[in-house]
Amino acid sequence: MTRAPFIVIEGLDRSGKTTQTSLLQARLEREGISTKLMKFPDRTTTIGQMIDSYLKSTSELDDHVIHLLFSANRWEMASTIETLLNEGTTIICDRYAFSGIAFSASKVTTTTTTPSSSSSTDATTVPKLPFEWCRAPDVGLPAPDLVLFLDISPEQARLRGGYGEERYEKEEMQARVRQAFKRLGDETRTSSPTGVAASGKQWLVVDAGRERDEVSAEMWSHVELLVKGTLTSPIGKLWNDKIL
Ligand code: Z5A
Ligand code: MG
Repeated sequence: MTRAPFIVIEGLDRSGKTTQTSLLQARLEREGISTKLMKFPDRTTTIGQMIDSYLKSTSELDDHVIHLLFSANRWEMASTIETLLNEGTTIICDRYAFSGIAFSASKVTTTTTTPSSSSSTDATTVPKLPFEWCRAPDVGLPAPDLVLFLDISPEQARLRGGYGEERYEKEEMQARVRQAFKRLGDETRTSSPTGVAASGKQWLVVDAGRERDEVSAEMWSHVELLVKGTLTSPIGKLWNDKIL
């Protein structure tokens, strides 16, 4: 039995995820490939509305609670994802569980101390939520066949109008998020880009600081391999190998 591929677009803020996911969807449709565009957080559901008001700072939630809501927002779509893929609909997804870990694991508590011999202060940051704790609720979600990570420097992001008004859109937070994504990419990347169709987990970094058309052309070169191939492997389970 064959199925369609599940393609996730991840990346830093302002890297052009939403722009590129819709360009990719349009390209797939021109090629006659049945496609569904998804986005997380999905702010249309009841859980998504709670997330939306947290991000806009109109509500406060414990860090554990909001993390679990982001994960629940994916789980509420998990069976739909599986059904669509098995029916032959390619899914393009704007952010997924990788954002879930990268953002929550980048929240820190900062304490400042003033050594008695000095007039300057030392700042120490401690993560609020351990990395592996952040991963746990997403273990077992449908696994993407390909993750395209849109990479952009903070300087280039700033040229695109800088960060917005939402809760995590601060430069120091984004620098930590970048490191967390790097850690996820390093553990997910496989060596050969031509192995995309055969691999259950593949992370490719795309330089998103270029013109829109250059970025979309590179993304298409990776996606084309997958959508024009034949996928016979069952849908993977994300991070099932991480369960002890
Ligand atoms: N979050 C989380 O904490 N946990 C989770 O589990 C999940 C998410 C799933 C909201 O996400 C927040 O939720 C986010 C992560 C957290 N917090 N932060 N920060 P969101 O996906 O709803 O956020 P967004 O506002 O849609 O995404 P974004 O990252 O800011 O933008 P983008 O989608 O990557 O970029 P864009 O909207 O396509 O483009 C940005 C601008 O650049 C726009 O003016 C474009 O016209 C322009 N642009 C795009 N491409 C180019 C090129 N190539 N050149 C020049 N200009 C360009
Ligand atoms: Mg976006």
